[in-house]
Parts: sequence; structure tokens; C-alpha cells
Amino acid sequence: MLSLFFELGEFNHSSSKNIFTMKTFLLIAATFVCATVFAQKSTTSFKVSGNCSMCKKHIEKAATTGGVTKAIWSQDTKKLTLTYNAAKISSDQVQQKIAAAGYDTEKYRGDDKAYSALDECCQYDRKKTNTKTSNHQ
Ligand SMILES: [Cu+2]
Repeated sequence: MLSLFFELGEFNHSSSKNIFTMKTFLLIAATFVCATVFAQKSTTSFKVSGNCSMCKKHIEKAATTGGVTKAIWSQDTKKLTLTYNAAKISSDQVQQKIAAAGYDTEKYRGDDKAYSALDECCQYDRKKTNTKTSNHQ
């Protein structure tokens, strides 16, 4: 990559069109910047419990926090697909944010108070391991 830069620079210099040298330099610089940005972009997906389109809004809102560029939850598969900057936030941290909003994720259990505060339609069936809310079953 570096040798390519020198080759291009040499070529443009010999044709004595400095403006082209400048353009080439900017183009290469832009390529490096893009490569760096893409390197920091990670994608992951994990399961988040939920029922309806309201849940989708809640989950995606909770997941869209600093460092997250995209959060899409599927009502059918219950999977949240996350695009994020791994240098700024981890998948675990995002799961904690979602759990704080009352939704169970793969790694973290949704906050009980936040869960009870959800609309009735949003109170998805929780894991049977939960002894506190299994009384009514
Ligand atoms: Cu809901």
C-alpha cells in the first residue's frame, strides 16, 4: 500500500501536475480514513425477549446508545442485530442497557421493576426459572 502511494506520487510528479498529486494524496488519505472507520464497525446479534411492535420500539431505543449506529429487533426471530463501534461500547454493555429497560437478553435478566412497568401486551413470557413471577402459572 505504501509502495503504491510512492509510485502514484512519482508518476504525478513526473507529469508535473501538482494538482493531481494533491488529488491522489487526498484520495489515498480518504481510503485510509474509511478503512479505519470500517475496522471499528462491528456487527453482532443476540436474542432479546419481547412481544409486539411496542417492544420493538422499547428494545431498539434502549439499544441505541453511544457507540451504537444501528439496532434492529425482529419480532419474528426475537433477534436484535446490532451495528456498533467496538472501541466505544461492547455487546455486553448494550445488553445491560436493554435489561435495564425490562427486557431479558441472552446474558442479562431484565430489570423486574422496569418489566412490571411495561404495557400489558409487552409483558412477554419470562423464563420459567424465575420463581418470583411463576406463582400465577
Ligand atoms: Cu410489546
